[in-house]
Amino acid sequence: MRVVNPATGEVLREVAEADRAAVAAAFRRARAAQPAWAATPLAARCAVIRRFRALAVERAEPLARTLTLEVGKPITQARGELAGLLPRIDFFLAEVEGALADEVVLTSPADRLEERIRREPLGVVASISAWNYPWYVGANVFLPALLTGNAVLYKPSELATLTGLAIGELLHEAGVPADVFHQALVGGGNVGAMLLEEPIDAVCFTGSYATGIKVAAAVAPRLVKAQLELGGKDPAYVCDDVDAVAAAAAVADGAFYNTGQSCCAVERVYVHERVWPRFVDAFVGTARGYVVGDPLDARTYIGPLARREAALAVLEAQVADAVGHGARALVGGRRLDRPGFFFAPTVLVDVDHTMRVMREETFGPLIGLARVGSDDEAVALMNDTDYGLTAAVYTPDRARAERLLARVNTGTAYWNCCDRVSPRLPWTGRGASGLGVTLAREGIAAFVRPKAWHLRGG
Ligand code: TXE
Repeated sequence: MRVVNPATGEVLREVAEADRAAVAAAFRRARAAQPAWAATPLAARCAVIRRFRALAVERAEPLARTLTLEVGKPITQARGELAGLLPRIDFFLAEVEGALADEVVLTSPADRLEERIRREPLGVVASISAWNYPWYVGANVFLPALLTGNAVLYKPSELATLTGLAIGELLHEAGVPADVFHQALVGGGNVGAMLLEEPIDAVCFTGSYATGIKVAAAVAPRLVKAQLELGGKDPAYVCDDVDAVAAAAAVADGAFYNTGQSCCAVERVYVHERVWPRFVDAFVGTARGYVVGDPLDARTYIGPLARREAALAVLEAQVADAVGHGARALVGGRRLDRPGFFFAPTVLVDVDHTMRVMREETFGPLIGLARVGSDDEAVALMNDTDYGLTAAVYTPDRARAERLLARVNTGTAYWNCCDRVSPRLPWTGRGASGLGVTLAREGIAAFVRPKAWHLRGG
């Protein structure tokens, strides 16, 4: 398999893909190694993850560089991802003991009876990952899974293979047994499909809706637990009482950060007509000001598209569809004529929900701005989607924001912010955005299952 630099098109490395025998052997070894790992005292498992944290700090710069080379993430943002990993590690280390603790729900000396809930690891967890935030998406799964005593079979995205391999190397160097976190099962969807055929106890998938439903279907007959973190078409609503210039800068960052390749990027904006002109001017000005270019250059904000030609084709098709239906591009609107896979930051207006750019996941530096006349109109449009990941409202009026966001069917609500993930808050998608939860205490509980103990003394 070729690992290609999307900024130049050059082949960075060729890596052997895992085959069926390798996947089956990895499963057998994980199954055999997991009980001993689960029996390892929690303190010892935590110590291993603390060492992993120390290595991630020590190697942050070369790891960020690898991420930038293979995914095209601007180096300042790649450094941001490695730095953002640390509070996640700290959260899971701080919370795992509580999440694993037994719960005595009844003691009745008269009946010599005790009722107790004990939490057990699921067993062998398959983790099939996406490329856009490989450290975050990976860690959301392997940290709580390993800390709670599970073994993990990790298949990184074929677009983030080198980072996937680095994750495995760091975990092993930190002390995770080689069979408990199997070295990354390198390859594309075919390797993911092979992994799902093994008698795993759970699968945690992060990726597109299209692949997510294939994953769910593959394991459903065996009633294997499936966690699905899927796509989004996340809206932001800018109310009539905002500082339009400040809101424009914040929403633009939510739309274009990571070159728009975030599951919770702002993918459609509704702007109250009273602030429309000032907001649009400021928003377009911000988009025009972004430095597009070599992701290794610290001044770069917009890098190349990791999915290369496939991503450019989606963006061009969405622009053509929108313009064909009457939309106008105020800036950008086409791929850049330069080596690599770059698309100009693009802002469309006169858009509506008949257009693909307002309905289908875009996953790139392209955004439609729509004018609305009221809060009710905005809420109706925000809910007019199959997805349900996050939604944002910009207004100085907290009560107004909470009232509106309570009516929008998403797993996450943002007041005066967007494109933000906290380890303390549950990350869940609704509708086509997924099943299950990562992060927060719920994201630890997702990797254990309860066993009910009815204990009656002799
Ligand atoms: O997805 P793909 P990508 C979403 C984001 C976007 C997508 C981008 O919104 O939709 O992820 O990631 C493997 N059986 N999120 O392009 O193509 C494939 O090899 C088993 C949401 O990577 O779906 C890769 O490892 N596996 C998220 C993985 O599936 C298969 C956060 C995903 O690939 C397979 C980040 C198959 N048949 C991105 N086919 C959130 N909601 O938190 C492919 N794969």
